[in-house]
Amino acid sequence: PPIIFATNNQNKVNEVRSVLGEGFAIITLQEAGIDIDIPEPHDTLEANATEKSQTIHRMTGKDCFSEDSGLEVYALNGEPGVKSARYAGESRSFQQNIDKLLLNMQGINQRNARFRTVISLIFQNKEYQFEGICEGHIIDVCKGGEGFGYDPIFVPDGADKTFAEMSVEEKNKFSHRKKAVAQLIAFLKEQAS
Ligand code: ITT
Repeated sequence: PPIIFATNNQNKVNEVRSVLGEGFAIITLQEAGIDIDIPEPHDTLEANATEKSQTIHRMTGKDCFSEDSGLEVYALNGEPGVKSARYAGESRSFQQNIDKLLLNMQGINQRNARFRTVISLIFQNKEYQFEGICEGHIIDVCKGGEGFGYDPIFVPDGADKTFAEMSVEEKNKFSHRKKAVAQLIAFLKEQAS
């Protein structure tokens, strides 16, 4: 049976589906008829990911996974990090979050940053976590119209353009999310064999 992906972020769904290909079917909260805005009250990606997967597992009793992701800027001591989605306040406008980050980085030459994804899987009533990291740097203007969140200002190591200038397939050659999902797939394959 398909595993529930406990997210309300359609961009995440598109990226994860692109990695999974035909091998594994997932269904979204929307497709499962679950309308809930899962709280993310904790101060780590790990704890928020667990909160999301356990919330959906309690509601459905089914295997499911969630992920919590954030952009960690070294010169800002890891900010916005776990607050990435609401850096500029609860309004969650991507552009406002980017504007605030660029403002906070004005005059800072050390622009290294990383994206980090933590997946929490509940499989046969046990929790497992998988992490994916993508190192890169922050540029000082927005470039590109693809993707979401901080994609227009993040250039991954090994590329010469931002995530927002890439197709989903191209982003998946570099991305934190892809690396975490690859581990999820490996784990599920092992369980099935
Ligand atoms: P959920 O329903 O899965 O919780 P969300 O959008 O609230 O969706 P998060 O709490 O994990 O997701 O917030 C992560 C934020 O970090 C997200 O809203 C983006 O602003 C940013 N982010 C995460 N992954 C990103 C990526 O691949 N590219 C750009 N920005 C990303």
